[in-house]
Amino acid sequence: MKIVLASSNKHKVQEINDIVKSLNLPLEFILPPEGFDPIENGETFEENSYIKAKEAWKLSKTWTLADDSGLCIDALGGKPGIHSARYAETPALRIERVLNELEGVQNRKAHFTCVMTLINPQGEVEYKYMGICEGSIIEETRGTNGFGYDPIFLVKGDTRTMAELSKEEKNRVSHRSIALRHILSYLQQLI
Ligand code: ITT
Repeated sequence: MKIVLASSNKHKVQEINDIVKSLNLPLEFILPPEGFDPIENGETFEENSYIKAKEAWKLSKTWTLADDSGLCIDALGGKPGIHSARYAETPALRIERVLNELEGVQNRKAHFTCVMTLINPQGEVEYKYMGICEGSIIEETRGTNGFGYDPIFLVKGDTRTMAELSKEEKNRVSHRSIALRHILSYLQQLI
């Protein structure tokens, strides 16, 4: 079964493919068709996830899966949240902005969120799931694995940041893997 992965983020695509490969399922995730350029103007992860999946469906008329994700920081009222990808110009500047905004702040609690939306060939939402990974924001960067905000995100129950975990370890605990595992077990009933 082929599923269009409605994403232009190569890190997400790699993580999703790694998880699927490790589970040995008869699924193949393929790139969205040429022209895929969704306008993410929703106000929630759910809305943006739907917008991306639906845009890919309009171009492909087949199964599509979208991942809308981001970092939500309690002391910042959930920011950067749905604006995580554009909080500043580069990944390093985005981290710098978060660390500046948290300077002197005691409450460092945060979580990553990932909403995956699966659309069927008829264009209907077949299944969706929100995965959450709890943690906190440290005061400096640590680790070089992963992407985005991983170097400042300390995983709850671990002494390491997400960027210090191996890719297999990240794929066991991440918001993305939680959402994807639910999507995959739903899909397994269909294939
Ligand atoms: P697509 O919309 O094309 O999928 P995007 O990167 O624009 O790619 P989002 O709008 O969902 O995707 O924004 C996700 C951002 O949240 C991402 O660019 C990172 O900054 C952050 N993020 C999401 N998952 C993350 C993870 O596992 N580790 C670190 N940062 C993450």
